[in-house]
Amino acid sequence: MKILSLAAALAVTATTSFAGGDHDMSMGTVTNLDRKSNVVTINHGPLKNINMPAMEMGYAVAKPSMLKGLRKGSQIHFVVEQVNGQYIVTEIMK
Ligand SMILES: [Cu+2]
Repeated sequence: MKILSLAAALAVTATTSFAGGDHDMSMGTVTNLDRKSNVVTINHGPLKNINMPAMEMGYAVAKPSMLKGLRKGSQIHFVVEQVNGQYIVTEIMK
């Protein structure tokens, strides 16, 4: 149990540092889902935490389960973080 909680704590630390501690959710609309590659395409407004202007773009999700319940046209709140030079969606809320 000690090892598990340490791993969880490290994971949380890693995610927050990539986001610069900014967990503001961005808003967007799902325009495509690729469940084989675990990529969601989002038409979104500016993503302040990673300095990205509004655009439509495909992002890999951190966990395949994050795509559950989504469909084209779903309005979502989400967080994109840059992990090892790649943009990854780390949180999705409908
Ligand atoms: Cu983009």
